[in-house]
Amino acid sequence: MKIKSNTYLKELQSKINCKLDEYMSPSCPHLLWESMRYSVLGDGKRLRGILCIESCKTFKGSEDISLPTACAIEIIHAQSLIHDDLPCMDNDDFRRGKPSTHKQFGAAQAILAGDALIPFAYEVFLKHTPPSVSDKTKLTIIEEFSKTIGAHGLVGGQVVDVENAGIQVDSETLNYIHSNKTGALYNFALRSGAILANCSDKELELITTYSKAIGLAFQISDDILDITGSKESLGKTPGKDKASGKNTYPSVYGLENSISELNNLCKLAKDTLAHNNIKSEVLIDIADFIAERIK
Ligand code: GRG
Repeated sequence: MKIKSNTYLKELQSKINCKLDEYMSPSCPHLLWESMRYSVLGDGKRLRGILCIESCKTFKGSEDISLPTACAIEIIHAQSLIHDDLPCMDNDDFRRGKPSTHKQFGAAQAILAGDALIPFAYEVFLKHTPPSVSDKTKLTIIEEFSKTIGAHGLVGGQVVDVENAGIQVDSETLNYIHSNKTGALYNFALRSGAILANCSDKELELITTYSKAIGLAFQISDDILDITGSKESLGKTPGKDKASGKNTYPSVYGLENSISELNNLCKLAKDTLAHNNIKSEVLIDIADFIAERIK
């Protein structure tokens, strides 16, 4: 698991954290900004943001052009965690090793902080992406971002997840849930980085194959860790999927099959890069990290 010791990845993590801190300078109303900052600046891995930057650099783009998009992605990710933790959804009192936002600030404030983060993500992208990125590219990214986070992506996946709690779903529905509630943001992270770098259609297709594989793999690893992980290592409450009758890879396929599928997907992601001469040690490391984080 090189990601934890990899100085380069730590540097990227701290660059994203510094920019988020800078973009989210406290303002009025104070409580709103306090709760927004509490949620966004918590101790996250910043994997999605890092993937966006790395995808951009892989196709000869730069950190400068992709950092605002990486931050917008992490802002939306934090928003989705706030709402996911609410008692009416996944109901978790802990997140990133701290009380979840509704526990710290109350449900009304948590909902409103999440609401405010959605337009704020767009504001960050539009205000801070350098003028060297064309308006056409910005519009392409905004259209894809909107599809990713709404009914065609995160919200759609979450709705099907919530409405099927306690009901055993088939494999197609399970893949729909995982690919949308979690995979969609991974997919956007990698595709947006590549689009910012003006990649070719073929390169976009290949990075999409990589992103779909690791996005699904990440949710499978999350499902496995819900069974095998501890509150300290996860920073959230383990064992909740089973208690709430959630459909997960282990609940549908069993633990061993889930581990094999996780490994297969991470291998597919890495092979896609290797067989097509897409050179990125970081993208390889992240696929390895996702496969190995359950160990
Ligand atoms: C985005 C408009 C909009 C609505 C959100 C609530 C909701 C709709 C969707 C839920 C999406 C969700 C929370 C999926 C689970 C994703 C997941 C596995 C999160 C954990 O990711 P990590 O481990 O977290 O990368 P850190 O804390 O490291 O950032």
